[in-house]
Amino acid sequence: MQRRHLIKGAAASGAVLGFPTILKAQNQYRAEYKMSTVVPPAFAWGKGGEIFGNLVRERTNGRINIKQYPGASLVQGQQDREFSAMRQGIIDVLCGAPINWTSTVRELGVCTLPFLFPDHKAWDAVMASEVMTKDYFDVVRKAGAEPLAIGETGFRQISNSKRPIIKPEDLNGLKIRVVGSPMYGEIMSGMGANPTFMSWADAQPALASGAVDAQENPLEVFLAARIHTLGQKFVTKWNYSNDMLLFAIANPIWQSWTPQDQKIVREAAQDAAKQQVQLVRKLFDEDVQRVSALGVQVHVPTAAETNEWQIKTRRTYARWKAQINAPMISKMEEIIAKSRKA
Ligand code: X2X
Repeated sequence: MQRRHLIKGAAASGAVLGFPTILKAQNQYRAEYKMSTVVPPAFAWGKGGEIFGNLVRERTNGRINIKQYPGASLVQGQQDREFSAMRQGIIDVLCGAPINWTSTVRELGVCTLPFLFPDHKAWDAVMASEVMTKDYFDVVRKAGAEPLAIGETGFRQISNSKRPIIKPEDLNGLKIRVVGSPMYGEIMSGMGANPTFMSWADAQPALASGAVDAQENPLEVFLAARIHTLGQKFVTKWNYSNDMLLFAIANPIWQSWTPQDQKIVREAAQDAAKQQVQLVRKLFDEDVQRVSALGVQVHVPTAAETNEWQIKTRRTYARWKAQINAPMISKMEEIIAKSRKA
């Protein structure tokens, strides 16, 4: 009788003082939260992750310690496994390009359709819209992570070791490394190239040895990774695809944090994303000059040439639009069309 009383009493006083909830929340905080980035902080993308981790650590007085693992090392460099590893609890924090996660959740690839975004103005209009902050974020939530902020991986450009690429025929027979997205593979084969799927870790030795002739990446990546030293002599700045850089937290981790900490983390991600986008844009403005200065021949397509690329990829675009999420992509197209007129 007495014992039962004591237990009851303890529970009651705990509830009044709010101990159980506080203790529960504190117990669930870990010493370290693991963040995966494909590239390190020497790249704008990896820098975005670093800024995010630092802001969170500062603003939570070290309560939340996000540690960055570049080179997608938590998944042994296999960046296409990041999202499933996040679901398995191997990765807690994502700061990455959803293109790498499309084999896990195809819908995450909506931003990467060929020649979808004509410029940054259109890209910004879409990213600020509810198609992204509501519809797309809902997809991310259902897939297992809390989306916090949108950065930019950057417009992807093609480089190769053989010849200038001016028109679609110039791609004929080129062996090109693409990330593990079947859509990127189809874009390239649709233009006559011969795509092979490879992680970023494998791409560099493959370029160096000549096992592949070509690759596609933002020029800030080309510069930071010194891809010109791997025999890549020709670049075409054709802006064919520009993925977001998504900052997100695995659902169970997100739920283990107090609402106050969730707010701090979300704002930190948004501030980091803002800085990261500024960095990418600055590099984008300088890249033709900087890549040319390395002795690389850079071609910037005319509007007519871009139109030709677009026509050449139209069929792949339509096929993937239908497979990924046609209603969401139609909404994006409307926003882009409006931004063109504005
Ligand atoms: O592997 C690539 O090409 C990279 C770094 O751009 C991505 O992870 C999409």
